Amino acid sequence: MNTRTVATTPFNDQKPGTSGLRKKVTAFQAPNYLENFVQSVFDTIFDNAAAPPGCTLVVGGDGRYYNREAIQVILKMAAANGFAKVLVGQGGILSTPAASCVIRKYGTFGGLILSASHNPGGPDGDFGIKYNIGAGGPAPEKITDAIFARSKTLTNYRIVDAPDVPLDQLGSFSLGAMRVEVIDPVADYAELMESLFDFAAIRTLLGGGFRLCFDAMHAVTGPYAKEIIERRLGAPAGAVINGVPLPDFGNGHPDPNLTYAHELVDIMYNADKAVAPDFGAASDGDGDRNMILGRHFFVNPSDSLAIIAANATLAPGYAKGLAGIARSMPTSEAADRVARKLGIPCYETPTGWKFFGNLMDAGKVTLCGEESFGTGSNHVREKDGLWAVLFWLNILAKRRLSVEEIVYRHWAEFGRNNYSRHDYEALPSDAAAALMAHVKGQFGELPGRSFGRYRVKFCDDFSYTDPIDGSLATGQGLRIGFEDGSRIVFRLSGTGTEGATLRVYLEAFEADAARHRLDAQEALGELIGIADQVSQLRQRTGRDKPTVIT
Ligand code: VG1
Ligand code: CO
Repeated sequence: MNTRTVATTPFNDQKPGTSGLRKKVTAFQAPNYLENFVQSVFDTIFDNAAAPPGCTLVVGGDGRYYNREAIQVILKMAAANGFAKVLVGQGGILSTPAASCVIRKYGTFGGLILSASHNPGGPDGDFGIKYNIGAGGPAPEKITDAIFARSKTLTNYRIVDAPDVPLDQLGSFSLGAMRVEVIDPVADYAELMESLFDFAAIRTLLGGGFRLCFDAMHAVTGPYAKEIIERRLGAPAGAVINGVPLPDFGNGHPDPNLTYAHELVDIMYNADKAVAPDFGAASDGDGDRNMILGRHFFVNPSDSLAIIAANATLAPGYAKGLAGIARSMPTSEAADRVARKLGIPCYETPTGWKFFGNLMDAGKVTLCGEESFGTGSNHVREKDGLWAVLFWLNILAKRRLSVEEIVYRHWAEFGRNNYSRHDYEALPSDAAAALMAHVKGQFGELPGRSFGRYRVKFCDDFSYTDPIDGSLATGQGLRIGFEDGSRIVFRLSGTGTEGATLRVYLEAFEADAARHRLDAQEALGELIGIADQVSQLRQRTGRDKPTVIT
């Protein structure tokens, strides 16, 4: 088989963001764009040499437009770069958590995951690629920085000339000296889930009139949810909706929140309350996010993390308790309260799952979570949408209370951290940067200043020193903390592909149970006003409301 070394010129924009490199599909279709990035990854992990003997790579994606084409290129490049074997999901499919599961289970060198997660797909949508290390998690910044550096000096890439591998057929194929194994994308993952949760108890729950709806949003979790929720747990056919992954996600935005998962929201909030199912959930493009709903009830992801932590021992995989919890900085402190009560540590990391890996590898934490509908544990090294759904079902099967009642009782015991995130999408980048600079420019004068009942205690630009390897991450979000523990955080997204997305995170603690049922927007009303005042948000962006409110 002929291996070609192809001359190329570097691109200057291949810097991985919060979770891999994400660009418009059209950018990835530009000649050599994908090839350059993949070669930069291989050069970085093998220090500009070929793969050492026996190396296996895992490859799969969320099925979005360009997934199959990209996989063929990656397979041919892996063969040219000395990999002995590639495990690829049938049809090119592997959810992000399933890819992490496969990397760990088979002890592979690492994996390439093709996804732009919750971003829309299709020819005019987004595409993405991410390298995960042998532990199964996203490469840490040290590696992504090195990949970016390499991409700026790259002069050629290596690829074999070969026919395409039949991705739809399970089995083993050769590509030059390399083997390609097309594997069932669901089997290993489903087996892992069955080892963690009480499937018998959930089956009993579902057999007893409890009704659920899972919205796969035409994205990757469809086949996983059908196998696990319908086949193994016995939910009636049709409990999983939008369960076939489509290259354009049915023209939708596979982001499980109250705005984009409106089909599920309409089902769960059916005007006739008796018609609405007991439990609703949705996942995102690549299957690592989750949204949990009860009948006419939304569970904030920060609360979901805390509730899973407080009830963890109800699931067999966590019966021995938790080593610790980690949450990203903007995530509410609800989990911290649970950790305190359990007498376990709670770590605060920057946004992005890559910062949890070291803590899990070192055995310091069992559960991790982000306010952005991301929850997971040390069973893999990615957040895991379906895992969170199964955890909730396990809790519901054991406690036999409604979703709403579980949340209310949690607040009654721990107090409520009122929480909301306001996203302003597709802002002009310079206006967003100027707004951030304006906020930061006031850091000297804000402490001690009062806004109504809130008095500023501190301001900073969040930075994090990894307790395991000592690496430092700076510029991770502007925090304004108030004396009563409330806070406002301003942060620019690292996953968007259009202009800038500004995220404003708002949190205030409420101990008084009589006020726990207030709508979060109402409870946070004053803080929302302060955020606007400090940032001149309306004036600077011309927006009078957020694109998405969570
Ligand atoms: C967003 C979320 C972050 C999450 C990241 C990847 O990043 O805020 O919590 O880890 O997406 O999730 P950003 O930089 O846009 O705020 V996913 O499901 O895209 O892999
Ligand atoms: Co995702």
